[in-house]
Amino acid sequence: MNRDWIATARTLSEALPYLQRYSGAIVVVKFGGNAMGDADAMAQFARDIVLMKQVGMNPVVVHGGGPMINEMLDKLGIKSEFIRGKRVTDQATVEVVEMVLTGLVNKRIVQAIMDEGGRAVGLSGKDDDLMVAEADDPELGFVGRPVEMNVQVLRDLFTAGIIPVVAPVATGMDFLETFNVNGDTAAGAIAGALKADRLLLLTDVSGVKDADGNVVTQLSPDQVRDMIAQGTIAGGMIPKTETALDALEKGVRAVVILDGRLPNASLLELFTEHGAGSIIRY
Ligand code: X2W
Repeated sequence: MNRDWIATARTLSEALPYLQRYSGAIVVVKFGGNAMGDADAMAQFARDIVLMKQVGMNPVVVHGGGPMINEMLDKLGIKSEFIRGKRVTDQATVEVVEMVLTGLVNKRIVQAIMDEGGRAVGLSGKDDDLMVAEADDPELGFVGRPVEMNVQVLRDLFTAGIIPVVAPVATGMDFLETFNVNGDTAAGAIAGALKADRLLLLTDVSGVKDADGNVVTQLSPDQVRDMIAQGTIAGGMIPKTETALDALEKGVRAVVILDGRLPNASLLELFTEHGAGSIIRY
């Protein structure tokens, strides 16, 4: 008997308790632009999402696309700068952000899921008023902070057997403006409104690191707050961990920050005893 087959059968058998635990669970997966990689990586990600749906979970994909927005802004000769991890977004920029995220990136992910045999529908925060935002900070222009969530459309899609793929673009309170929402922030707001069982933040680092650079596999919100205060958590990890704290407060059961470039990162986290990255929970 081929050893690989035996190992495959054992892996499946060992996954049973996890499959049982997560049956019906809502899992929000933030797929960052930096985690997207090439076509193969995209296909692998899509396959993992389709598998989650197939085994009875309800995955929601919320994507980013920062690098793809940068590329398009470059082509158009529009300059772009970031303040505290958020893109300063004027009228011209928000139009490009909406085009790239809801058009290019969203449809690429929808297509990848369809290619793996799943059913996916792409939407942005504007669809069915899923995510209504107001200006986060006058300095940032049209950067939105979600203030009202209407997640019924996601529940309707779950029931219909469809995987929602959400672009982090929101409508304004007066329904006239368009807001650019940071992908992590949007994923946290959606996970919070759904009181999701898991929020997975797929990025390009292996997790939250301690002062010696080692990944901390389990953290409490208090530990995270201490590490932010001490400066151990810095840079791009600040918005991610703040999103995590906010999501936990709203009733998300656990948030995991992990390297999306790792093959089968989400499955490793959900269906094995090893887990992946850093899990934050009470
Ligand atoms: C982000 C939205 C995309 C995003 C941006 O304009 O780049 C803000 O900064 P990643 O790939 O997850 O970084 N929005 C306000 O979050 O993409």
